Amino acid sequence: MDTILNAPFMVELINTCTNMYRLGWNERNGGNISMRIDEVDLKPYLDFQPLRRIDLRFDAKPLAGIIFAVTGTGKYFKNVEYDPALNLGIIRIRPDGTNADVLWGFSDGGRPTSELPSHLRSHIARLSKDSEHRVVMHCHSTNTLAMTYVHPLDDKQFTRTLWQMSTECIVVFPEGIGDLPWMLCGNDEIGRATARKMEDYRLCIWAQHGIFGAGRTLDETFGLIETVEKSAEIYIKTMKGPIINTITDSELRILAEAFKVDYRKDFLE
Ligand code: 2HA
Ligand code: ZN
Repeated sequence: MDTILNAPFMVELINTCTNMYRLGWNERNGGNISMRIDEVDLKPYLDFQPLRRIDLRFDAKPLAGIIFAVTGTGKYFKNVEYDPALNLGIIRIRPDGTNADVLWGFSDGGRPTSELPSHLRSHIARLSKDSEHRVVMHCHSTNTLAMTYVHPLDDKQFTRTLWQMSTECIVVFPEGIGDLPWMLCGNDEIGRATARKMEDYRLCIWAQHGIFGAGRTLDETFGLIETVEKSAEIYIKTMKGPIINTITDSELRILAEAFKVDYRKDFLE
């Protein structure tokens, strides 16, 4: 059996993580990717023996039986190229939809990305529109994020500004881009909200956080995010306006408490 690290889809996934890190979109453990893989493409590399089972902590029944390569929770894109089996994993959703078998990777006993609800719910939404859909990608692309502080958060207005900032945009994402206000990340609520946007768009902004993209290939998905990021960069470079949206003190409290960090409470109003 050939090593899975030679599989073309794994080479591309690893290179994509490295590339995104170098673009500054995936600082520390920021960002995550999930990619649907066909059993036939895995056959030369895997015997499909489950290594262990993980509780997904939500119901992904429409994806039962589907195999995904996923980045690991808490893992750094920076490190994927040096130890893919530690930082990535391959899972298959079990028939019950609430558990998954690990088929490869997560070698330190790790789990898939904390944003798995948003990924799997987005896969369900995109697959209902396009049977060839495969990839969901999340990152913290800098100018896109900056734009969410100075631009109204509204699908129509945000899309129109991006379309105006670079000629390519209306051609690359003619359906537009969805916008979510700041929400606590890593849970099923933001997953449901993201998936609702993914019914209409392949792109969804998470205000003051980042972006989600979906596509048939890594190239298509990366290209969507790259095009938005370029256009957002032009916007940030050409407009000089006040900050109109930010993460409020009460949202910072919600965040710090959800992630159980001991923060300087006296630094908030
Ligand atoms: O920790 O990007 O949204 C990875 C993330 C959370
Ligand atoms: Zn994130």
